Amino acid sequence: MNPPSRTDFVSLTLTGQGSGIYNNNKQWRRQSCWRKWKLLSRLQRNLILFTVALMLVCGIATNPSVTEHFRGKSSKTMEFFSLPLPCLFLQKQKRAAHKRGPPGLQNRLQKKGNVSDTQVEKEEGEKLEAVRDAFRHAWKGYKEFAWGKDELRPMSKSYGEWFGLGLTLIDALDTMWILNLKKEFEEAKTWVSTELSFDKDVDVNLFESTIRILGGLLSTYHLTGDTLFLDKAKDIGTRLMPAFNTPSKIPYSDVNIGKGTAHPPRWTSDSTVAEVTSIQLEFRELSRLTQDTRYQAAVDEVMQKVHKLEGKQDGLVPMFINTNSGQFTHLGMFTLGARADSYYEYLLKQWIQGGKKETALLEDYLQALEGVKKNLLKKSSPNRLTFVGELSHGRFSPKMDHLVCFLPGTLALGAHHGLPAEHMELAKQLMETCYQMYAQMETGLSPEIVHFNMHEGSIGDVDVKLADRHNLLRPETVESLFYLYRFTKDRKYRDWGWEILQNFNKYTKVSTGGYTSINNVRDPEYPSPRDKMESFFLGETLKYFYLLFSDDPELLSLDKYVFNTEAHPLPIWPTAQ
Ligand code: DMJ
Repeated sequence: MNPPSRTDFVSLTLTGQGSGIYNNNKQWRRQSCWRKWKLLSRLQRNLILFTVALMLVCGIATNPSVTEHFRGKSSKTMEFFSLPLPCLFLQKQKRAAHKRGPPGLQNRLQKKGNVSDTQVEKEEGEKLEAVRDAFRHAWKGYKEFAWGKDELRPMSKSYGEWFGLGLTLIDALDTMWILNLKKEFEEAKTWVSTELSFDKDVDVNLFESTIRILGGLLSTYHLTGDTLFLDKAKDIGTRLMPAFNTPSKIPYSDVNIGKGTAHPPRWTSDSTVAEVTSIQLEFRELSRLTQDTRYQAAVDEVMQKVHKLEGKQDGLVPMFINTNSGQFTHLGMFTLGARADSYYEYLLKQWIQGGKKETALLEDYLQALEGVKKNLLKKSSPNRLTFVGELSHGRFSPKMDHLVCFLPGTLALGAHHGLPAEHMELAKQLMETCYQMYAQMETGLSPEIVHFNMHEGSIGDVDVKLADRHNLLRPETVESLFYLYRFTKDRKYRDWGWEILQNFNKYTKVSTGGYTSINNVRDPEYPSPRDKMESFFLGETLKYFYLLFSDDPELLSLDKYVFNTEAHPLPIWPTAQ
């Protein structure tokens, strides 16, 4: 029996083709196409017509410029239900592609197509996601038990108030923006616009509220362009100004932002040197944005006075300054830790912020570094770790606060901005030391203060006194790791950071939400939670983790931004200014 005639492959044996005569004239082609079409079965023709029609409809429906015209402002849901399924698939793919687009990671993934690079980038993505998870977990606790309050107390599922201004929420705003946590950011923004009021009879610390609140609002304004944050920044900045009404113009430590009065602490008329010299980036930026020179004038005057003061040793400053006399007090004690730390940081950063023109700032910074090398820099035993100790009336103490770990990052930033390459070398050495302050502890987390051994034959480099064994989730080491990785691309810095993040997760994460500071970094069995999540954990520590794990140099480029001491990025001023 002959098989039934199969018209579907008749088209492959068209007249002329087998003859070996190649005829390419237009008429022949038109006829041949028509003939081919006629030879198709009805089913085949319908299938082809349907496919062509479907492609046309999908093409139009998923082209934004065309649909925009017809859709007007119809909701996404409406749009979803009005499209046929295959179109939805196409549209979903387009949206996913749009979502994946820049900034960089996916694009680089596709471009390289190289297995090991792809693997590296996959790991980068996982680490970034781990930081976002940590943030979400911290935020969960804050949202549930401390919403709108200053600090979460995650163990007791409650909160603590310091200024009563939603400190954690404001400190975390730009972190949420940078981590692309849109929902969380929007909720927080609503709170800022509807609940946050500075018209309150409360005493706030000038330094803390400047770096966390004013700094946080200014950077969020820059990232989002939303004037809500600039208005709030102007409000708090103006309310802090009474602090400068002192006989010496060196500001008081405390201000009542409701009454417009300011005062020193009850027990002294001194202010801390770091506090009065680490509010400049923020007030200067506020003047630039508002074109109101009063803010900058007030903080510049402080710097000019400190620049000329007697009582420094090789550029190192004492820890206290009197608000009446304007002179340093408690002379002869020098540290790069608590009460002096960010003085050094802000010398460099103001110089960068202002376009590297204010030479007095640079001179003071360079001189101070010479002072550090001459008086405070030593090596430990047995591993010869470079560390920065303290000086008390000529006597050296091998004590180093974790706070000093801002220094490797600052040194590296200076080298990046053209200061001597030896600053980078010192940065690398100190970075290793700061990492060892974590690695040599049983929990892998650094204590608040360490003492380095300097005697030959010591067993370990680091000693920790009982009272210094706590960890407050501080950022300085992670901050420096970020700078070092950005500038050197040496993966070990990222690996160290990853190790530290895992240890925070292991020993400080509270299952019901939030992270807690701990009392004892030497006891992995019972690190003894303190029941407090500092606002800087969200404002700084997690932000620096994220930046450390990101390979996108344009994510807050260090040629365009300078971070204040609470990790809030502020723009480097355009040269014209
Ligand atoms: C933060 O408020 C700032 O980083 C400040 O400069 C030092 N103390 C905490 C973090 O440790």
